[in-house]
Amino acid sequence: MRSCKRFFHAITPSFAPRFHAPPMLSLPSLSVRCSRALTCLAALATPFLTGGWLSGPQSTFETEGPVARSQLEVFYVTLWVTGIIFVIVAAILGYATLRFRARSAADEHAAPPPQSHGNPLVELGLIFASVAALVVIAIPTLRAIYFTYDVPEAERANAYTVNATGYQWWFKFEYPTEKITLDAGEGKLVTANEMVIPVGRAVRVNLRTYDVIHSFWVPKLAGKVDMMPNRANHLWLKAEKAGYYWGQCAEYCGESHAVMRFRVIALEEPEFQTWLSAQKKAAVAPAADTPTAQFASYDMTPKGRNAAGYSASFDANPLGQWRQQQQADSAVDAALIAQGRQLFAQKTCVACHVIRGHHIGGNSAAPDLTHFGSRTTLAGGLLENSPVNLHRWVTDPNGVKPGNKMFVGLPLGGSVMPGYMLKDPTNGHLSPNIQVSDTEARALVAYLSSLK
Ligand code: HEC
Ligand SMILES: [Cu+2]
Repeated sequence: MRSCKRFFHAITPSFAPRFHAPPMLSLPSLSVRCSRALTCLAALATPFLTGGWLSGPQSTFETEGPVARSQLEVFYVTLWVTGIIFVIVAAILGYATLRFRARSAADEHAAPPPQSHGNPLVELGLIFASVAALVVIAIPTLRAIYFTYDVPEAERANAYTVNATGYQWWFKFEYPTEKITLDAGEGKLVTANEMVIPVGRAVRVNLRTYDVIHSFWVPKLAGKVDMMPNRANHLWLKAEKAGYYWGQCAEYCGESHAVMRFRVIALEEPEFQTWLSAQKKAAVAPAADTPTAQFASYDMTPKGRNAAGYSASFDANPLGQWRQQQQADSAVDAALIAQGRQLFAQKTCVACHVIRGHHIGGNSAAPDLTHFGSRTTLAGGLLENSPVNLHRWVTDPNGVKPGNKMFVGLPLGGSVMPGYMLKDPTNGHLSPNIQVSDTEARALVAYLSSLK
């Protein structure tokens, strides 16, 4: 006990008075203290008891690739080291608090006990323990930094490359090795919001931004690395099995940052190659004599602004849904689609969007829609790509995603390319520009959905 006391004196700064309860405050009754402690415990235990608290589509605890796993290991090492330190310090503090508390009125006015410090054994011991804790954390951290920085040497020859660019508030994915023919010559395959990659191959993702700082994060595979103006960042990732992974911009980038999402779809090599060759083709157009479907008959009863973005069947099997989305519909309304294609030009959607083979020009700061119908998401992963959601988007983009550039217009040099609103350059006021009626929207939905 004496040595114990000496230890506490050695680690307590001499100006710190001995602990005692402030005389004015009386402690609450035992039953109150008990019930508070139980409430506290219950609050802490809830996440454990309700289950699944560490899982979910964006869980960093369910890793599906080596990069995310090495990041998780660093987290666990840090958690263990700091956890052990916490337990030791809390135990000593708890012991000292109870053992040396003031027990009587006389204790409260007692002179502080003899102060001592400078026990070399204790001080050196604590310095050594701190250094040891840091070294234990530093070794795996440095190893993980080295490992996650770039594709390992041995895998470089077989690695695949994708260029990802952040825009307020969506992601563009460019496939630099996949050449396509454009009216203006040769180009690279470009898509948006869904990054399709081969399974089991290291993928190097070059990270760029068009405007502000964004951050690229696929919690189950890798992240986060910032997309910064005038800086060529990159990361690499590898999916170990076929899957549909959620991604998210992880750096605040403006009003719709929270819904700036994307998806990573990992496919076995043959399926990946099939996807690539379908994407490289120009947009399809149905023959006039295809069997007709009642495309325009979906129900648009007003849905609240916060209506669920994804259906339960989609969430139950997103990869299955994605695969289904690649298939052309057996029956479409060719006349309605043709009308939608015309409207796409008339409504000046073409000023911003490219649909290769149908509408050229466009603006590189708007998503390429050549194969929009094959994507499972809409508006930066905010909504499931269903006719009803697409209808909501083309009739009221701002109601779906506040402040988006399709609504307010795209910055273009010193001016703004008008969107659903037209900006007055003199006073910055917005006035309505593009308006899409319910029947026009049905034609646009039929057209865009047919672009598999
Ligand atoms: C001023 C440029 C501009 C115009 C004009 C424009 N869009 Fe867009 N569009 C955008 C931008 C930018 C986005 C991305 C918005 C976001 O997700 O934040 C977008 C997104 C979309 C998407 C979702 C793409 C995806 O993969 O998520 C569709 C579909 C779409 N627009 C259709 C249309 C239609 C139909 C019209 C015409 C009625 C139109 N757009 C007019 C700029 C424009
Ligand atoms: Cu962002």
